[in-house]
Amino acid sequence: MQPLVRVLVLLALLGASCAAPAVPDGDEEQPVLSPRNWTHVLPPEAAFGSGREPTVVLEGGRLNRTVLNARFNGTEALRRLRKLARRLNMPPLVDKALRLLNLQQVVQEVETSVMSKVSCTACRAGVSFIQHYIRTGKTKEDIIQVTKHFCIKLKMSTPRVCDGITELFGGEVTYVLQRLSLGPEEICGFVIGDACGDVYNPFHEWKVSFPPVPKPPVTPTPAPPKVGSPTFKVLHLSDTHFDPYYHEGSNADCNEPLCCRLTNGPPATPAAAAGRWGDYRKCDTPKRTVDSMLEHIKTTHPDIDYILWTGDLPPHDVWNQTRDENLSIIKQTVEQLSTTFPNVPIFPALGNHESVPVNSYPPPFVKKDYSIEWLYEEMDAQWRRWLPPSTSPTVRRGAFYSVLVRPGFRIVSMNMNNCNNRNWWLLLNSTDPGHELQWLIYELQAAEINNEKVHIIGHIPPGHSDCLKVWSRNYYNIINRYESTVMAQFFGHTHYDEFELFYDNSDMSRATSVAYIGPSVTPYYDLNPGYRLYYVDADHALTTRAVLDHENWVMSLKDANLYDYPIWYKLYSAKSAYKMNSLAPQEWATLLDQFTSDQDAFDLYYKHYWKNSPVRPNCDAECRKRLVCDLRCGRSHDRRSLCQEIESRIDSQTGENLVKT
Ligand SMILES: *[C@@H]1O[C@H](CO)[C@@H](O)[C@H](O)[C@H]1NC(C)=O
Ligand SMILES: *[C@@H]1O[C@H](CO)[C@@H](O)[C@H](O)[C@H]1NC(C)=O
Ligand SMILES: *[C@@H]1O[C@H](CO)[C@@H](O)[C@H](O)[C@H]1NC(C)=O
Ligand SMILES: *[C@@H]1O[C@H](CO)[C@@H](O)[C@H](O)[C@H]1NC(C)=O
Ligand SMILES: *[C@@H]1O[C@H](CO)[C@@H](O)[C@H](O)[C@H]1NC(C)=O
Ligand SMILES: CC(=O)N[C@H]1CO[C@H](CO)[C@@H](O)[C@@H]1O
Repeated sequence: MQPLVRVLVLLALLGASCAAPAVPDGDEEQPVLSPRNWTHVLPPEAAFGSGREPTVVLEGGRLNRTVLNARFNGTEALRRLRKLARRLNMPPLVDKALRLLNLQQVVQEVETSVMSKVSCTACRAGVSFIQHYIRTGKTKEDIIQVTKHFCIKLKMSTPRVCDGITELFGGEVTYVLQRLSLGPEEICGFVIGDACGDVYNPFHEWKVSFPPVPKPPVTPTPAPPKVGSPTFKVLHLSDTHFDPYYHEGSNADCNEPLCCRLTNGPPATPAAAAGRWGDYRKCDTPKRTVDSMLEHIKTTHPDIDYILWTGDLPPHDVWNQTRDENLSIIKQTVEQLSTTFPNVPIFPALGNHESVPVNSYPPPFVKKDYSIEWLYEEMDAQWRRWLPPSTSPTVRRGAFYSVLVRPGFRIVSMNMNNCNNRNWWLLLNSTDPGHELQWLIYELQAAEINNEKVHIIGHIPPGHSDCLKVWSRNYYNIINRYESTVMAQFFGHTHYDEFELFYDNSDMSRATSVAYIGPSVTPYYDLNPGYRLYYVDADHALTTRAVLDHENWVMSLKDANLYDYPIWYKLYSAKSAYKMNSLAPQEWATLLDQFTSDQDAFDLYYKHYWKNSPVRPNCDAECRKRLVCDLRCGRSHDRRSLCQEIESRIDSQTGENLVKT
């Protein structure tokens, strides 16, 4: 029966896709991880805190939002913008949009990815502007000039940032808009999602196809493995954002997307000086902090079996990047990781900051000058030191791959830029870029047939608002279909310590999968640097390949700068801190429910979310609703159906509190 099923799968998929399977039928795939002879000590179940938590003394060094907001005068900027629009004879839609605009809020929303109607209005105005120019026959250079002019006049940022941004992005954005027949409503609905209303856009509706193999019955969650069963100890590193130009004592309080560099000039006051080990303001990771972390990991955890590395290596100087510079940062980081952890397999995933300009990942149909080959070929060359040659075709084509880690256990790495809604190339055609999802179905179907369990890794979490609605919906359906094969998912991108849950498509009371979101190494911004360790059920007869526990380690940036000594310590382990029986999806769902009613439980989560940063802001009821809702959203831009119930639960809870007090 099995060969027949396999042929059916192949036929079904070949009809739908031209993405080739990683390994042709018949070839024996060799696992990349050799068996180890060590046993790991899992975190204690009940007692908490083996590491020392340094005492926290707080003053200075934080991002002062009041000052930041005052620096950019939204009212004034808007007045100038409308004047300019009238002078340039813009269509009435533009002026109407502008009247409704709060630019200050837009700047903040773009930065935090928490979008509202306001950003939607700004997007529509901007698109109308550029489309108006294109229609009147202006060249790419004209458009870049006028956009730069706007940016500087409106004091959106410093002149050199305006200059860099428009030069870097202008060409590609104009290229895409020139070839597009959609209006501002559709374009902004696509880029911003839910906050721009549910604009019907048939051009961007698509569905991947599943093979005619029925979903196997879901078996009850197996009991956790016996104490002492073999485990893998897995290091998760994400979002290093290493800045080679970080400079201690430079200005940390600048008006640009990235500070703490010599080019930011001297600090105005001693409190504005960049710290030695990093800074809570808009600054990335200095070399000494990356070095200190890797050294600490190497000595504290000599028994790591493999490493998940979920992307975003370059710093946030997005206005001043070159391909050469970025490739050089990728090469340096790869070199450093492989010398620090020789003989440890590393499984990388591609971030949204690896390309130049940031977020620009043209699908395979974009050829010549704008093709992404320059990056994917280098990734293939770099990643090859850890990955087998069988991964090369898909890495070169789309920066994704599938690899057998141990017999019966596979890791699939996704290029999540194919769902990145700031990847403007997708406006041209968002249909399963690079056939990645169709390929994923093939891999998961083959795994199901071969009795393999799979872990999926990637950069942008599939339920995040930065992930395209249509892509995310397809992905969610795939996880739902293969819930018995995909045992866990691992992402980064947000810089916070959080997770996303997937539920049965027809029963929101049954959680089917967890996407873990690992904390960032960079403190950008208001954060402590951190990393995570997972313990995974390893090789034995009854293995589930489930995640059994995870441990989170951080460094108090404040104390490191105060005492000029970095201390990395274990902040918490999941099972013990949250009093969970296991890390099964349903256990996380129960915990999430607890966050809606139990303030202490939520506060503990919130402290971990910020990696115990002493400068974390307070979280009011709205903030709590947003964060708990994030946890429930494995599918993006669908909060109405996924969150309404818990939102009203939190509302009634806070209402009750009001009545009580
Ligand atoms: C594991 O094997 C290495 C040699 O391959 C040996 O030096 C080491 O002592 C062994 N460790 C254990 C815990 O058996
Ligand atoms: C931010 O700066 C303003 C003006 O200098 C000051 O009044 C305020 O206390 C500062 N806020 C914080 C949290 O430091
Ligand atoms: C912003 O500009 C408006 C109009 O030009 C002015 O009235 C207002 O005082 C300014 N606000 C700040 C905080 O500087
Ligand atoms: C851009 O980066 C270069 C270093 O590669 C630096 O010399 C230059 O000052 C930077 N420009 C800006 C505007 O930050
Ligand atoms: C978009 O791409 C898909 C698959 O690559 C293709 O089938 C479809 O025709 C394309 N759509 C348009 C409008 O070009
Ligand atoms: C900062 C940095 O690493 N710059 C590098 C950019 O790329 C060129 C060419 O690869 C190198 O020569 C620079 O050192």
